[in-house]
Amino acid sequence: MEKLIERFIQKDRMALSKLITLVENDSPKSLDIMKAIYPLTGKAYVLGVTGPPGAGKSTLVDKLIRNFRNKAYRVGVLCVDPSSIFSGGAFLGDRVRMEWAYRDDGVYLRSLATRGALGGLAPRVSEIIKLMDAFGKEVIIVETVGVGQMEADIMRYADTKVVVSVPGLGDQMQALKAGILEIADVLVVNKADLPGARDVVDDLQMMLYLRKDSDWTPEIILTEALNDRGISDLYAAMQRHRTFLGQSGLKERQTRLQREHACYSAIEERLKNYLRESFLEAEEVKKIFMRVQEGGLNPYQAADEILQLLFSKTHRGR
Ligand SMILES: Nc1nc2c(ncn2[C@@H]2O[C@H](COP(=O)(O)OP(=O)(O)O)[C@@H](O)[C@H]2O)c(=O)[nH]1
Ligand SMILES: [Mg+2]
Repeated sequence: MEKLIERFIQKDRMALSKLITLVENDSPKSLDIMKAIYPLTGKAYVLGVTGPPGAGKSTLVDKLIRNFRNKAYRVGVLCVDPSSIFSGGAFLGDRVRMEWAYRDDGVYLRSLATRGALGGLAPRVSEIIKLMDAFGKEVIIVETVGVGQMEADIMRYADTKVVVSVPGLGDQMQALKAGILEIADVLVVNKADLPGARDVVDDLQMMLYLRKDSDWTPEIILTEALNDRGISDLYAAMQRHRTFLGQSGLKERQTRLQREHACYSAIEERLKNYLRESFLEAEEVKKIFMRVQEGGLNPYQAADEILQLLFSKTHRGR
């Protein structure tokens, strides 16, 4: 693993890919990887893009990457899209569209099959962002579908959260609005070439009046991603939000919370591994589990007993 991290530090993309795969699959090496690369993190600007399927997020992301590349930023893209598991088509479309980006050394594209769709677990987005950040990506774009709880959790890691809507969403719009209130920093109404775009803007404007007081009011930007229109407006809105984050001290507050959260979840992870690997193999614990299985022992009480065993063992080990 040291070799792999060495190659990573020397900007070997293959090493980045391998490390991401290890972390994505919850390898026992994950925490050691994170420990090693952490000192290199903390520089990237993270942009989250979410919205319903078909809204044009990937088209928009494609145009944004070009924009950032024109300004010579190194870009990482993480696409978290459960629909790409089921309909290979969408993902294939993205691949064809992004062909140019795969050939650009300054762009790193990664697609994550969310475990969310399968087991309700948020994938290791925060860790993967850190890996790209440590690798030297200055801008990291995370594309995710929809505005459910998992997506909101994922968007938490973004500095600027862009929510994309389009004309003609119908009932989906209500769900979207509920989600938007919580997370959006910039509201994009894409497919402005279609009828009804103005109505969506009015609708969103109304909704913003209802938003609880906050220091930042999301801007509403009309785009036609397909025709490359409105991208510079979006870019400018993102820049304004980024400046706001810095000047208001919000960025600093978020960073502090994220650091603590990283530590907390690392402890949880270590404890889980510890339980699974060593302790649960112990004979005395197996006996307790057996009694629980047979119905002779209250499972909740047994949990206490096992934890007591764990702690006394830990002390004896010192
Ligand atoms: N009319 C119109 N179609 C668009 C626009 N932007 C994207 N699309 C199309 O919408 C479809 C879905 O786009 P995609 O980027 O894959 O959406 P995603 O699922 O949100 O990532 C594709 O056929 C795009 O070509 C736009 O501004 N106007
Ligand atoms: Mg997409």
